[in-house]
Amino acid sequence: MVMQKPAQDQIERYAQDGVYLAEQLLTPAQLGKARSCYDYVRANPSPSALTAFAGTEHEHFVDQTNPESWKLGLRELVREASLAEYLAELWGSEHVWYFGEEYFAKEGGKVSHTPWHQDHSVFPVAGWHWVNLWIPFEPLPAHNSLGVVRGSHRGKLYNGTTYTDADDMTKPLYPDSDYERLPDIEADLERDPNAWDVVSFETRPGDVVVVHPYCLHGRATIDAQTPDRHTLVLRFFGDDVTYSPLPGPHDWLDLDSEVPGAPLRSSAFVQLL
Ligand SMILES: O=C(O)CCC(=O)C(=O)O
Repeated sequence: MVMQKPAQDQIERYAQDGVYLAEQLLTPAQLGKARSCYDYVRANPSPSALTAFAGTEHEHFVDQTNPESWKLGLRELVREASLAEYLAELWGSEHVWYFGEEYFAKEGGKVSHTPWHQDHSVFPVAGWHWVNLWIPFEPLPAHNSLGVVRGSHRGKLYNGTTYTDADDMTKPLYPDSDYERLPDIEADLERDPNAWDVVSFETRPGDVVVVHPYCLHGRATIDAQTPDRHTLVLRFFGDDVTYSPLPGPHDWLDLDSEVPGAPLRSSAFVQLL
């Protein structure tokens, strides 16, 4: 087993930008394992699977953590690719937990951008030791890949998006809260491609976009060049992560403690290190 470690410049880039490309982090066999789990979930969607923006040009498939996938192959993938050790090094964290995964499918060449958002608008958490490993199965040119606003993991937390209104992608998830409404990044970029400092990477199968989920991220549009895009996202956290309440409920999370500042613990999170 080859133990990969992030290079020093990647560690620094993650702290600075909140994103970098880990080229060929996964071997073909590891990617194959990820794909088997992905295909299992497409064939056996969980009760929380949904068609986002159904009936519109933005329509796409999204599913959440599936306990079967962990047993069927994700556990081996995480171990064989030494992902916990890799992330411990990336953050400087002694311990690493698996938070869960998400599955995205955009098919048919016409699905527009994923709404720009921060995952921390729906995860009631604080702390720096977080990551999304964004694993696309198709080769992607940069313009079909995930867009990330560089350094936005060090900025403010905006309101979430309802993820339901194709005509208003920034519609506030918490309308009665003090959280500032999400900026319309897509509209700003259409007016001026330099309006936001967005980074997107061209990827080959086996490459992983390593992104802090507090960063503003979205886009990953498909088109004639990339008619289908299938992505698995694995989420992990480390020592400094704590519970931090949000204005909405989070009944999907069964936490040991909901005292603000309590370490994030639940029997649902597998401790890897
Ligand atoms: O792949 C996508 O379209 C969105 C990914 C995303 O939002 C995430 O990984 O949190």
